[in-house]
Amino acid sequence: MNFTSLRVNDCNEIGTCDWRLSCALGNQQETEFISNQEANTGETLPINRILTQAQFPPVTVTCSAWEHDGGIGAEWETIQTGSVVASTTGPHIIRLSNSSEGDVTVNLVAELIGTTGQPLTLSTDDVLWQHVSGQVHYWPIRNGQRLDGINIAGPVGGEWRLIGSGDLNDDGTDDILWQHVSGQVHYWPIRNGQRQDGIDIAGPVGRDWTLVGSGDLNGDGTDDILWQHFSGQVHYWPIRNGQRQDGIDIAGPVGRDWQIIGSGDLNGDGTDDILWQHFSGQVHYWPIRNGQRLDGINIAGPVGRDWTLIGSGDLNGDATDDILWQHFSGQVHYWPIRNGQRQDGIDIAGPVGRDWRLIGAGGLD
Ligand SMILES: [Ca+2]
Ligand SMILES: [Ca+2]
Ligand SMILES: [Ca+2]
Ligand SMILES: [Ca+2]
Repeated sequence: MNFTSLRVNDCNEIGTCDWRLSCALGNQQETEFISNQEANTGETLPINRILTQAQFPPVTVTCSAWEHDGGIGAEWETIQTGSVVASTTGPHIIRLSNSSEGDVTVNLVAELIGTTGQPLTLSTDDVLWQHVSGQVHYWPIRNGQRLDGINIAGPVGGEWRLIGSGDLNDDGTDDILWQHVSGQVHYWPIRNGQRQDGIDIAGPVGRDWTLVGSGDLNGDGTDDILWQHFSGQVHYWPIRNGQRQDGIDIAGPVGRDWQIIGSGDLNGDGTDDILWQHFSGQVHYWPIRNGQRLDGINIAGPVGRDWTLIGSGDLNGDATDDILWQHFSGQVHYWPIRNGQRQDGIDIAGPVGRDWRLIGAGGLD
């Protein structure tokens, strides 16, 4: 469902109104599209955000609007919560009105985004490990909790560094990303948690570039490969069918007081964002759209050095990536993320010994 715009039919105040809008599909969590934007009677605020569900039709869309007038500290006043059941593709509207506070129309367009191949079911990411022996291993995760651990292929020699996982061949399962000491980037296509093959991507890359990981930065549904140059420049290779298309810079160079961690969709808009940690312990992300940085947003407050920020992945299956940590005791822990902000921290299983290295999270089965 493509949410295109919010039209203000009546601001019903002297002066201008500020608006807030949240919507959801079915019983999914709601997403805030407009947090505090000014618009007067007859004006339209663009939204241009997409929410998806596995089956269509029908799709039930529910939106809530709030308005405040006046300056700082003014109260949000509820306009209305309303729904529409869309049974056809094409435009639909939800009109929300309140005789004393205002009247708005949410414009949306229902689109079918896939009819064959894999169903668009939401899956939960799994937790990826490597043992000191070189063995790759993962914990299948269901509802944020660990199932039995599973080995992938046999031990791998120390000339290969396990980087992480991402869906590089666009078959809906994350693949395992490696870099050889020669600089060669390589991946294992994964199916049902097992290795299919081993495929090189482009040629070897010089040591002035650090391979960070993979995530879908241009929003085309295939994970791309994320790099940082020693100058601080962030860069990615758009990937199609497991092969490199190009190389694109994101924003300008970043100082060494920031460490790039990886990428994941932290604001739930379907494009992966770039996750950072400041040397103060502050977690931060860049919302990404069409491969470019929109902003920079802190998540919670600084975190002490007894916790290592590992990366992100969707561990509770709500379609937003969560933030994965390991405590120096070996305990694995995550922050469920909603709309780019932290919810309660949750432990996964018990502490793990130092002979295992926690790599990250990805959908491997
Ligand atoms: Ca794949
Ligand atoms: Ca992509
Ligand atoms: Ca995002
Ligand atoms: Ca999640």
